[in-house]
Amino acid sequence: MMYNDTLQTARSFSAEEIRKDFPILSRPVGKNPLVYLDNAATTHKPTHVINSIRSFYESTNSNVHRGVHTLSQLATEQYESARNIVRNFLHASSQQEIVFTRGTTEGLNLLAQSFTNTVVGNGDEILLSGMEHHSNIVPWQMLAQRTGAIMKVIPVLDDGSLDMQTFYAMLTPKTKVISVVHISNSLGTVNPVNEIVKAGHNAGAVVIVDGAQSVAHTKIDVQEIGCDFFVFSGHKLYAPTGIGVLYGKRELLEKLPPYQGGGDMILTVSFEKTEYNELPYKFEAGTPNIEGAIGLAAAIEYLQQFDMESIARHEESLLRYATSLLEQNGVRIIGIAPGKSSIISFVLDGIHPHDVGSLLDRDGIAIRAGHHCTQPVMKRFSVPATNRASFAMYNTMPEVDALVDSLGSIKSLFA
Ligand code: C6P
Repeated sequence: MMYNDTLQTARSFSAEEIRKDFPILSRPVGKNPLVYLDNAATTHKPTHVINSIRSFYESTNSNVHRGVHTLSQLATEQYESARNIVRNFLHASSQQEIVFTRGTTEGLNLLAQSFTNTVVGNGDEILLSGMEHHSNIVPWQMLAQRTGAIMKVIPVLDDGSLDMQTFYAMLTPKTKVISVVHISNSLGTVNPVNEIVKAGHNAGAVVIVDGAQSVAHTKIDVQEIGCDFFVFSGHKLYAPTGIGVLYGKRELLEKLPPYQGGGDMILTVSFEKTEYNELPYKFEAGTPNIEGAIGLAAAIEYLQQFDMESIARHEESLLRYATSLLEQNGVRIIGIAPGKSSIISFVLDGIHPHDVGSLLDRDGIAIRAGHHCTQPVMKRFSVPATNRASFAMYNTMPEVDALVDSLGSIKSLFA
């Protein structure tokens, strides 16, 4: 355990009980209890995570990898122990494969930068899906502009699933990188990443999985998925903002040039030549987000009290219940792929999503209204924006009822 606290092992799952671990969930919004259904934007933090950060600053705060004094050694131990907790969580084979980043966005930018003229050059092809977050589009576009590489997009079918037939047809010997989202943050689609990895490897491509939306909702085993790289953000996993992880296969990370230069990523520096540090430090220039790594490890410890399958089952029943109520109320749902995860994007015909979002807020209900940083998805489904309810382990059926009731009132108001 990262610090002195009482965590149970093999705790049985109860959303009502879990809510007590998240202090913010008991605050009101206006005169209403908070109904927080914006978990894809960010999740709330349990006391265990909040206390881990407080404890770090109260008892071990120091810089890492730099000092011989007691506090620095303790801080280094905690930081490296956090890395090991992440390694275990992702089922990676070595701690050297776990690079701490600021989040998914930085992980993807790191790869796109380091791939420049090493993995991807002029005329090579980068394959993305049509449901990517902007952070898995723009860095590749910038790479294409730098190198003359070509970006290709796997189409999205009407139900929100990937057009796998076209995907296979798009693979060529020039395909050098495939970067796909595991679970879409705007549609909830769960993509067949194992299949994509296999096909990508057969074509000789490197395969990246954006796990930002999947880590908190499904068991992740990077070796079982077989991907070369996997990125995620702590804040969508009940951990603080500003911390994330890039997992990369060791032999590939070894070959890539560093992303940023500075302290900690070096072995020796002279004005003539710099020798880079070993993995994973080669990719961690500068003083890292120590408290973030500790908070992330605490979030994983918190989550690991529960069986991941019981969390997934609970979220699936919330999804099923909300979907059936919304459909009964004539709400149009965007993204209905079989086996989808706990996200519902929807539109109320004739009412702008921003109005819906603001009116729900008056009832204390938090959802996201907008393009969810996936503008190509909005274009694909011919909507300017959607409303999005996204569930977490602490949401309950009465919260779904509150959402549906409030939407009913909004519809009557506009009728
Ligand atoms: N999506 C949402 O409301 P960062 O911002 O680096 O932590 O994560 C970016 C990101 C990348 N991929 C996916 C699939 C994501 O869901 C996100 C973050 C949030 O949907 C904030 S835009």
